Amino acid sequence: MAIERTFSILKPDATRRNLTGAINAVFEKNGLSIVAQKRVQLTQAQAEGFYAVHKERSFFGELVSFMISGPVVLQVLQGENAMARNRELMGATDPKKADAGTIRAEFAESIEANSVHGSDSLENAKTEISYFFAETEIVA
Ligand code: DGI
Repeated sequence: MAIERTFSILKPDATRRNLTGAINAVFEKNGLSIVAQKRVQLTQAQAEGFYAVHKERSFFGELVSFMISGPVVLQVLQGENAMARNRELMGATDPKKADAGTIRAEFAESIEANSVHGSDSLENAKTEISYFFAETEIVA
């Protein structure tokens, strides 16, 4: 299986409840290494740009407001099959529908405050990583 990189965000509900270590322990226990990481307060423009694909959706305004409601941790995860592996570990978008044992089932508060973002394709992973990180900031 190929070694891949994917993009991950620990969302404001996770930083607010001091869950960043608990969530990252799940990644690390499951073969994903954190090869870049920064804690930031996103600006409205950054959050709107990042989620531009959702701008016609009814929840876009709420999503952007939530993502700027507190600090987030931006990170790059690396490992075998990292993109799909991360999606499996995260679970479904809505924590009520997420499989038991997934991060969202265990930690998320709601469909909006769902603790983690993870790229949903390798192409999007590349775009999302380069939206926030220079290649020199990623150290494997
Ligand atoms: O890739 P995902 O994060 O699992 O899900 P997505 O790409 O469909 O949606 C991106 C984010 O938008 C999701 O993590 C939370 C938010 N979202 C999705 N559906 C809803 C939503 N937020 C609200 N308030 N209501 C929704 O129906």
